[in-house]
Amino acid sequence: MGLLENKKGIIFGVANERSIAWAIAQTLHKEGAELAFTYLGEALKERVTPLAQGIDSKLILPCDVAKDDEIDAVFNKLKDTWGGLDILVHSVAFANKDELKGMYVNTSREGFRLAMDISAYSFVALTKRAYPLMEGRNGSIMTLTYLGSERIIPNYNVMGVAKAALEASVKYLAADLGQKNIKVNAISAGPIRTLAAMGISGFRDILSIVEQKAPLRRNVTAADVAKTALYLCSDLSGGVTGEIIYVDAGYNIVGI
Ligand code: 0WD
Repeated sequence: MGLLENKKGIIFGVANERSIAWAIAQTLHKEGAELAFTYLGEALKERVTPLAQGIDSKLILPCDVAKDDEIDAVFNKLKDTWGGLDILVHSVAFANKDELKGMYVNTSREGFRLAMDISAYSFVALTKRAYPLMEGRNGSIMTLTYLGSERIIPNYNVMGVAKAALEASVKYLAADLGQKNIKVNAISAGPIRTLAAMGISGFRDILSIVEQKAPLRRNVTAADVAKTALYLCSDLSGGVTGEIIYVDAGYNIVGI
């Protein structure tokens, strides 16, 4: 019997088979969870649908997290089909490519608004719709963040500021929902070669520095992150909420 038998979860942020969200989905499915997926736009529908169907998912829904009506449609569908929800995985972030290079001081008003909206506010927007479906079910809500929220990572810029807002949101939401027995946590992942990561100028250098300097002397994989996601979804993490958990081969503890 798997750790997540009879649990129902929704995963936002699968773009392709390299996505961290996809590794998480595979791990949760192996432990018995039934999963729904969302995709952004028709191009990604073609990529996400076969992946999701491959792990027996029947709910594969469009959703741009910048649009409240699309988010409402997703959660209405979950309510009609499942009647409740146990797990929400938010693995979504976006900033314009030209904001992810050069000096932070050049961030535009629109670039700042966009990164904040899609990478931070969307977590609040999804949680707002998810928690009423989690009443009485020991729900688990999680998001993905990065060290650039608290340390300077060259070129991460406005995304670091958005991740800081996201991490603060994790704590406020954990405080809001704890009385309903719903956990809210974040995984701070080390750098992983994905579509989103390749948009960050100098990303290859980051991978090689981590490999040289991290205590474990390696980069993490999406599968490493997925195992911590499983812990956060399951009863193994009963009593853990409002946390930012590092899955980064220990890189965050290094001073010089
Ligand atoms: O090194 C890394 N890859 C790390 C990623 C280290 C630490 C954290 N993270 C975070 C990212 O910031 C993000 O929050 O993990 C999360 C997942 O990112 P990923 O798996 O690295 O990247 P990817 O496979 O590209 O998935 C992110 C997806 C988007 O992909 P694209 O590449 O098309 O932008 O987020 C989705 C989209 O599928 N997304 C949206 N979904 C709904 N509405 C939207 C949107 N408006 N914008 C982006």
